[in-house]
Amino acid sequence: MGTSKSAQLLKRAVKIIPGGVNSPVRAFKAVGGGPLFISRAKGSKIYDADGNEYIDYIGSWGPMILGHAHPKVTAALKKALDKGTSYGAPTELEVTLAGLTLKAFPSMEMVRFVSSGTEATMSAIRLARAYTKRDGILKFEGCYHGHADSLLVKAGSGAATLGVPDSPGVPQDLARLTYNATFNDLDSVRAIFEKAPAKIACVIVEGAPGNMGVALPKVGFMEGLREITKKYGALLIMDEVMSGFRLCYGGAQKIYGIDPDLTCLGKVIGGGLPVGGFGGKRAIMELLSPSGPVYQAGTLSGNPIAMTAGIETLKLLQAKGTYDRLFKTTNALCEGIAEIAARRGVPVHVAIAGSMFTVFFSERPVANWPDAKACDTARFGRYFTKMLKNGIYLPPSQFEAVFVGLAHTPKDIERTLEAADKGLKGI
Ligand code: HOZ
Repeated sequence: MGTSKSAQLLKRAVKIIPGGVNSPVRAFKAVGGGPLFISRAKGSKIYDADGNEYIDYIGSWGPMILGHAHPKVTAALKKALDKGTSYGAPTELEVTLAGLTLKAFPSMEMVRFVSSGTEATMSAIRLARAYTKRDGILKFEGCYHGHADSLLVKAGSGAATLGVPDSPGVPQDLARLTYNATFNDLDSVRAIFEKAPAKIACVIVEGAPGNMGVALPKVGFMEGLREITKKYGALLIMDEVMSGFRLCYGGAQKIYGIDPDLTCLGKVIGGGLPVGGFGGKRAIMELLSPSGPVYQAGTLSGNPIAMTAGIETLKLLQAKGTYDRLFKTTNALCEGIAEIAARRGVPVHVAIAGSMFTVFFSERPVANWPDAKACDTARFGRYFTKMLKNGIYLPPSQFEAVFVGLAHTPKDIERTLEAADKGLKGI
């Protein structure tokens, strides 16, 4: 079956939606061709407007850890819908999800819900600036924390894919307050703090970067960030929007034993509906309006439908053996791809962070953005196109993570590896 309906829809869309998409990562700009328009999804499968079936490894860019339309989540949502979709007033559901969140992330003493990861990081930074009374922030080149102005400086994800890491429209006066260091290089962090010891409000870091592709923190790197931030009186913000429930139930901070001042969440915590959250130490969080003076708000924040999906998802993730199964599936897939690539003579490095991974077309492992940027993106594009033709829906960029979910079956893995055998041949 062809993809003519997607092509027709794209033609209509580009006339009325910039680039035809509502988020740039969805366009296939880096790999060629047009995006598929999706009509439905169930379990591990996604179906385009022409009725083609694909094994989905985007999972809505992370949230669909249980697979699409999980019967328990769907049933809870149907029930919730009958009670109204938004009240603009507090609900018990918000208290329940807040309780589950704090239990999963003991570093957080309080949390506020928002509607996206961008809102979470943007608000956490405002809070850090207010708490420390400093304006500078330090991030890492190639990390992506959503599209707030202060964070679109040397950014990863779609910004890197499309070659606009520093977006026009971000005032220079604001951008100069964003310092960029090299991920996995503590000396680059120290050098910035030494030059501006009392200017930096916070270091913000992805728990396990997935927005330059997956780059794993070296032993001691996260611990080093905690030490340096403490030394200079800056806050440490762990952006666990992606890693939060993907590395384990409790995120990267649990794995690395880090106690950040603030944590940002999103994706899985909303079970496929728009939810973000940021939280941390009480003394910092209580600065937030209406307890304190730092303003932050949202009409749909803590929306009952979104809270319902989040609660059901987190409950299901706590079942015994869930993560063992998830990691077993992920590892089987990654080992299989690495083995095929070696057999086909294609140099790759497969970086795995829990249930996220990236196949880097590179002779050497990727530790930071300069390494990621040096990958053979043209080769990635050829691989992507062949995989898609063989029914495998991967993120359309070398600088993204592949998401494995609990709905992926051994049969899916087998089919994916068969496709990879063809996809890695002669590229
Ligand atoms: N963090 C997501 C992927 N890197 C972003 C998804 C989007 O921009 O739509």
